[in-house]
Amino acid sequence: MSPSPGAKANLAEDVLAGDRWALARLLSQIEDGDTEGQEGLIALFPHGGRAHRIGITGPPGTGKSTLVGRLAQAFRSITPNGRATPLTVGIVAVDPSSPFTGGAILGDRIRMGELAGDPGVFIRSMASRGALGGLSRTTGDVVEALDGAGFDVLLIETVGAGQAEVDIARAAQSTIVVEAPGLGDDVQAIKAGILEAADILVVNKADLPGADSTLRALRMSVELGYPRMARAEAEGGVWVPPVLMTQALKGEGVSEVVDAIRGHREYLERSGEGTRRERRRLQAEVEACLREQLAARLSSQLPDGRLEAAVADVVTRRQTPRQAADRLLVGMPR
Ligand SMILES: Nc1nc2c(ncn2[C@@H]2O[C@H](COP(=O)(O)OP(=O)(O)OP(=O)(O)O)[C@@H](O)[C@H]2O)c(=O)[nH]1
Ligand SMILES: [Mg+2]
Repeated sequence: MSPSPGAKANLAEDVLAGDRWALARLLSQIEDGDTEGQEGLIALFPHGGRAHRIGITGPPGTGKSTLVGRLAQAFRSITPNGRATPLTVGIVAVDPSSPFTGGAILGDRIRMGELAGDPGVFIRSMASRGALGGLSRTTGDVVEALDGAGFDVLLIETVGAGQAEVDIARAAQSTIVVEAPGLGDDVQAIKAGILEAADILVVNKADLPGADSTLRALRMSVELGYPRMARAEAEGGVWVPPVLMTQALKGEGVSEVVDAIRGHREYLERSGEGTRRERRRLQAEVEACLREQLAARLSSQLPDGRLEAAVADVVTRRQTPRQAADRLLVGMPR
């Protein structure tokens, strides 16, 4: 049931009770940077930390959304032991370039019709709002809220392989990189950047020519990254990213991806790597918030023109950037 307007104090309670309208409203407040959004997040945070966060990234058009739709369907058909209801799924699609509505985020075949009527699936698309850096912070908060709201699985789709996408993907516990045949040079690009962040690699569009050679190229990169010796020496095992082939449009190969995702989660738990990653992630969050707040405090205390004057002195080489910072900080509370 939806609360009446003005009942915002109970928004987080309504979210916890499963009210999707309240959840959508809270996410908008978070995206808008409202203090209500942060208050809601504070209320939801203690309930979080249970969802399996799965990042899906890769070059444009490789079939990520189609795969996400298929994965959502697959998770919805899994009922864990000791439970009466299947896994619930939250989907966050981050697209900095093209603002789109919920209906457009999923691929051709799996439209809202198949997922939208399902109360166990919640879809949120995040259009571009300012810089990517800000987007990655907001996305983190949105994902945190969905985690607190109680979804079992969170699928987070980002496009591309830039630093911001990698950051967003790293906020996930399991990262899937989706490739497609015929992106020869892209395999190179991915090798340089995002491959290290990949826990599972997928070559989608298996029906297109060149799929086998893309698969081979990626398997070779993985081999190079994980030499046999390291595998043998590592204690508690090491996760070697599987390279899988799918045809997301038809749903082929999707169950293997689901198995790999669940296998990766087991590995994270068994090895303790999951706890270490979560700790690293949260530490980085705290540090980023600290930097942001300290910078805001500093600039609010600097007299008008001081910063510009200091920069001018750096530009004319009268002082180094470090000296400028030191001098700007003189007199600031320690
Ligand atoms: N041939 C073929 N086409 C596919 C397959 N999976 C998806 N597609 C098509 O590829 C196109 C892009 O699919 P999307 O799922 O939107 O890809 P995406 O990676 O999410 O795209 P962006 O979010 O724009 O980067 C659509 O026309 C899909 O129908 C597949 O297995 N085979
Ligand atoms: Mg997409």
